[in-house]
Amino acid sequence: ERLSIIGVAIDLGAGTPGVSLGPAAIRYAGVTDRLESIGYEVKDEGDIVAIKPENPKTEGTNLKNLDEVVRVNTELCDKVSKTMEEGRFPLVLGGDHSIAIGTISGVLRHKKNLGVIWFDAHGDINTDETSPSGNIHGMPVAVSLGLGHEKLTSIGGIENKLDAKNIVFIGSRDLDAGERKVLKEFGITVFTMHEIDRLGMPEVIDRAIKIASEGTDGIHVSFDLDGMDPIYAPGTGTRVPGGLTYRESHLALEMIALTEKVVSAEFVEVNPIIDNMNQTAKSAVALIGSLMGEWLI
Ligand code: DIR
Ligand code: MN
Ligand code: MN
Ligand code: MN
Repeated sequence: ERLSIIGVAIDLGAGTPGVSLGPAAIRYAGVTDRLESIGYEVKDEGDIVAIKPENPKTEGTNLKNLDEVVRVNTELCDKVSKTMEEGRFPLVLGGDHSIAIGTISGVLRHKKNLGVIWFDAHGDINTDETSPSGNIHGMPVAVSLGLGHEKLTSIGGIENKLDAKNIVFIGSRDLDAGERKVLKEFGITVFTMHEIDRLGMPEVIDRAIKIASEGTDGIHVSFDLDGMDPIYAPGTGTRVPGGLTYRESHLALEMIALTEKVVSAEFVEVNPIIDNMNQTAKSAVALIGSLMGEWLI
């Protein structure tokens, strides 16, 4: 199978700098060799690079670095779409989670009904009205549903959006008040750490796969490394204790791989500056191996 690595060197959507070095850290951890060793024909498309603006403010909004986040995601949307046109699997490396806006809008050009499995400690479903921080990495799910600032929701075209019934969250443990309201209102399924503890990951993932695949043309996996426990992913900007264990996260991705319905994936929020010997990028590469079927005999 043919696969393209698309790096997105951006941290302008996050509250702290450093995740713009994520793609370099994940490459250093050997992502290309790892994928080639299991038979993928890998093309590294290089990085889309964000440029820090002199003034992070845009008139009339509290959103930080809005214009540059929009520019980068528009470029990413086109890149992902072109990659899929060429019959290649897009593997996007972040960068902060705002890049899911570009990735998902690009994939939606080819898969009209897209299911999404979202691994994250957070909900990432804030809008400019609910966000406590103004950081756009806390908003990509809202934007992909068509909610939020018009400059964000129009990336890749306003008609192409996700359906709330095909989105599922795994590993949530730090949801804002405004996010809880939207999640309820839209009836989105959330498997918090509580459900994972009670039901076990095999049951949770069975249910998640159903939600993301019923009536869809494929599944997008969006993996924020802060979904994992900080023991395995210390190099990320917003660490939250009590996350997914090593085996829980790997088992989840292995079970998703078995469906053969995954059409695209992204691994985000790796920050090598605050890491310990590139541990978080190494975790990301191992997770990528599981999602791409490395464990299959
Ligand atoms: C918080 C943090 N919910 C916000 N979000 C993070 O700023 O919207 N997402 N860290 O990954
Ligand atoms: Mn997160
Ligand atoms: Mn984040
Ligand atoms: Mn996130």
